[in-house]
Amino acid sequence: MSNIEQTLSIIKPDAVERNLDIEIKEIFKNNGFLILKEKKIQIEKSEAEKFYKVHEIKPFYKDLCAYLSSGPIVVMVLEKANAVIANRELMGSTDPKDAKEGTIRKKYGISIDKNSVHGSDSLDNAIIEIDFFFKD
Ligand code: IDP
Ligand code: MG
Repeated sequence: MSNIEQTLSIIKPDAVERNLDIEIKEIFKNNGFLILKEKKIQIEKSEAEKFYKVHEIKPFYKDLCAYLSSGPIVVMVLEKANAVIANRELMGSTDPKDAKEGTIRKKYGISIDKNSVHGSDSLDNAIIEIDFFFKD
């Protein structure tokens, strides 16, 4: 049975600022992901607030939204078998200091907030997040 899924990936401002986007895209491709769509954009704080609405009650919500809208990001639709979980594994733990060797956050993450990449956490959220950035 084929389990081909699509998931949303974001290369966050800290990584784009350090010109790591090409290198990070290579990591996705080398791990069997197809990059179906991609665009480099900068979003408004109000859009970041919508995107991260699930975190509205968290103490770090305001900073998180300010950060995601602070500079250019690269948003991508990635496709692979079991893409959602595969991407989460390749990204590594939210806090780079807990991330496993070989993961993107271990390699490039600076801190829990500047952790270089976002990835959808479920298939349902992947559909919502892809639609958020790539609605035709
Ligand atoms: P995830 O990105 O690994 O899915 P989430 O818990 O969904 O992690 O949190 C979203 C983002 O919010 C994280 O990627 C990180 O940038 C930020 N974040 C999460 N927890 C904290 C925290 O305790 N302090 C500051 N920022 C945080
Ligand atoms: Mg999350």
